[in-house]
Amino acid sequence: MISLENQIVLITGASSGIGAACAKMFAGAGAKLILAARRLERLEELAKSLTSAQIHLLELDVRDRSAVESAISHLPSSWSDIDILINNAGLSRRLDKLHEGDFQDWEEMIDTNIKGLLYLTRYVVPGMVNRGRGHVVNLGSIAGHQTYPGGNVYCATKAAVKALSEGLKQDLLGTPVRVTSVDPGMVETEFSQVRFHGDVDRAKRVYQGVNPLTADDIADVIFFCTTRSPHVNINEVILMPVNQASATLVHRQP
Ligand code: NDP
Ligand code: 8X3
Repeated sequence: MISLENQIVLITGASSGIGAACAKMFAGAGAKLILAARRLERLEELAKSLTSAQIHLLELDVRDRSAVESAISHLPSSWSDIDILINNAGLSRRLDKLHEGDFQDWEEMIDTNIKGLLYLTRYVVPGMVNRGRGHVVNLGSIAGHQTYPGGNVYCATKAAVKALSEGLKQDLLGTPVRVTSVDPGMVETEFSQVRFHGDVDRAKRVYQGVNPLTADDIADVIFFCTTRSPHVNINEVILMPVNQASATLVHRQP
């Protein structure tokens, strides 16, 4: 196991769910955290709760390529040598049939889940290659492995993340930079509230009787992947709750 003490970890989508859980876990291991999201006030609250950690906040919309370039290129020199990039920012919008889908929902998912991940990767990874150290963790999903009814565009974005993780691993061959895709099933976060545009009751019903994964469960896996010996690359982790067998096969306890 390698130490994360003073390693610089950039987490996108740190204002909620899996990203916030990663921030807590990596802070506990002594990492220096760059926390990025659009909701700065949520990041500030999180930073207040992590008093012992060194933290740099970025109010950032990952869909905005020039904002991503500017944020990365203007990092203070003590924060610029990023060791671990966690490409976590992402979202789903509704479960519409493809032929009835909403263009804005599609663009939001494609721009965030695919293009945002690409922008961060493009602006951060060259520094890792130059320094001869680094690790990129992408949040994929079981949705990238199996398409489910109404999942269409969201599933396509996560299939793209799977392809991009594989492609990045191939293109970094010959460098020490590592690439991991963490691909969960049902994790109870704000994800379903965002999918259903704020319908909290509908979001709750998604996880009813399932005993779903928690954001901490995913942070735990990411922590494991990033603390292996430097010659070990965990390429892909698929995990789901015990009560889930596939994207569409879920056992609900009464
Ligand atoms: P949450 O909704 O709880 O968190 C999503 C995070 O992404 C928020 O911090 C949000 O911050 C950020 N985000 C969204 N859009 C942008 C943007 N344009 N720019 C910057 N940040 C953005 O969901 P999860 O924690 O569950 O999701 C995290 C990742 O895990 C996603 O990629 C998701 O697809 C993936 N995932 C989730 C699963 C689940 O069941 N929950 C299962 C499999 C994968 P803000 O709004 O402040 O910008
Ligand atoms: C999130 C899991 O099954 O809602 O990626 O697509 S699922």
